[in-house]
Amino acid sequence: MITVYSDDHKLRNVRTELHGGLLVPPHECPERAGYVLDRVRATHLGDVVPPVQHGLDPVLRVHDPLFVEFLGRAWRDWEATGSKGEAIPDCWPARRMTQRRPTSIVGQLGYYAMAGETSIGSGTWEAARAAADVALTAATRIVGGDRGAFALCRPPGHHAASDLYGGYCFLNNAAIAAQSLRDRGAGRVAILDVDFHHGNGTQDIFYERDDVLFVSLHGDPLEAFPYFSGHADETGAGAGQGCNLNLPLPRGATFEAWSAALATGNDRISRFRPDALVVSLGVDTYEGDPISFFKLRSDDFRSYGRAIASLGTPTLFVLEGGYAVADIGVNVVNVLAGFEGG
Ligand code: OKP
Ligand code: ZN
Repeated sequence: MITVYSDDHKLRNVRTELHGGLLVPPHECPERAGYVLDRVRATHLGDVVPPVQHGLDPVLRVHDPLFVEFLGRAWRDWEATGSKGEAIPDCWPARRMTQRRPTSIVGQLGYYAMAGETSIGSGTWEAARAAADVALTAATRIVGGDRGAFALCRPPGHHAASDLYGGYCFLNNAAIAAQSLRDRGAGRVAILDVDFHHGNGTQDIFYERDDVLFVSLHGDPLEAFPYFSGHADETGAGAGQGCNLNLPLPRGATFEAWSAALATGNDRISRFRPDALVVSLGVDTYEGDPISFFKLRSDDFRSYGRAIASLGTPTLFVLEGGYAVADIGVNVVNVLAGFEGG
């Protein structure tokens, strides 16, 4: 399958992540994409092509215009305050407080952030835009009849909702691609989120819709980020009732438990009869991941790639998480190779 990739991801290169009470070098770093690209090339997965610029229209099909406008100027506005560090929120619209949008950039960071670990820096917006273009360009291959395509993008996207950023995410690449597949002729699209963390943003974007099914396997939110989304009883609302399936798993889950949950998810996807499948491909389910608690081994990724292929649906893979940086290339490409019958 082809891989879509842009060097512009390197523009997101912040110095800080709020972690363990310290500002540390981010887990979600540029080296991640480098390892994946190297492995794509070393294994001859297929051609690597640059993205086509799509402009903001397909982004605005999923995201709130004022949120997009905020992302576009957040760094400049923050710099203008004279702050010494990168842009992080420190105050949120918590229970019983107003949800009115402040005019101050500091207030707006809290208004739009779903988590506080994610710093905004100088090239964050440009990299996020490029990541959306990578996903949209890979989606074009699916529209054109390819059986599989890989969007090698960062920053990731699945924690970003219509008007929320955080959890290392700004624009929801998978949701933007899924909506674009709908807009380009797919009647029903399923999204399978195999990242360790619940894709709260993707769930939220499609929660009331019956044309996009969301299925997610993830660490139980009682114990894992994003904590406030991802329980099994979140099943969709309105027309979307029954079109959201959360499969939370406990600490220490091995491939045995994980693949049983995937079989449940695959079964739901089959019954939905999607015209296209988008996989939010995070490999932070790996046993060596520093911020997650599942126990998948590198060979397991190949095995579940085959299981995804058995659905027989044209499939767009969109990169999400994975923070055992030196192993991310092997694990990601194992999924893709397994999908291709390897
Ligand atoms: C993004 B994706 C470490 C925990 C930070 C954010 C995790 C975001 C994961 N201090 N919380 O789903 O891989
Ligand atoms: Zn994750």
